Amino acid sequence: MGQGNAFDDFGNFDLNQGIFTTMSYNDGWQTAPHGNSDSDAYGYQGTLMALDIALLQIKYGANTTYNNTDTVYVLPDSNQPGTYYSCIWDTGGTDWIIAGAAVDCVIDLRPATIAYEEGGGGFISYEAGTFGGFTIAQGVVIENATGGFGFDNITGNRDSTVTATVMSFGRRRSTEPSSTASI
Ligand SMILES: [Ca+2]
Ligand SMILES: [Ca+2]
Repeated sequence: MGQGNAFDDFGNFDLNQGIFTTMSYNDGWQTAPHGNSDSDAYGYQGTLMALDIALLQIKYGANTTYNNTDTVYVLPDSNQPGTYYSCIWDTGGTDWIIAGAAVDCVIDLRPATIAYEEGGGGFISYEAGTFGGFTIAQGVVIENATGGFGFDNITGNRDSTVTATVMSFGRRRSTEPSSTASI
């Protein structure tokens, strides 16, 4: 994954990165397909991340009402001060991750598994070239994903009570109902 720098050790499954735990010395998402941010202004983890949230919830319990209504999470689509990676903690409602830009995006609705495996620290949703995006904390159910006008890669989740709704407005996957074409 292009690590090669002796100072960087991303550990098993590259979990030793800020995007998975803000306790890491390796800020942001250094093994991203589009590389690491070359600016100090953006590309960091901006919240507690999935591993941090899991640990704190074990110690102190979870906030069980946070974002408990329908919530829309819009992927950041530009690199500017304030663009960062964050972990979604959401306790209810019918929720969406959406991408609005005319670039390729990855949306992954799987929550962090909190295990030593790929996805242990979360699965990353992002727009190509943008040094910001989302992971989803363990136990969180985000029901829907809407891609943008690019070639999108969308992964649903296995929650037994919901079916992930996947819509992509790309050139090759134009499956949207007309009522939502304004996104
Ligand atoms: Ca919600
Ligand atoms: Ca939900």
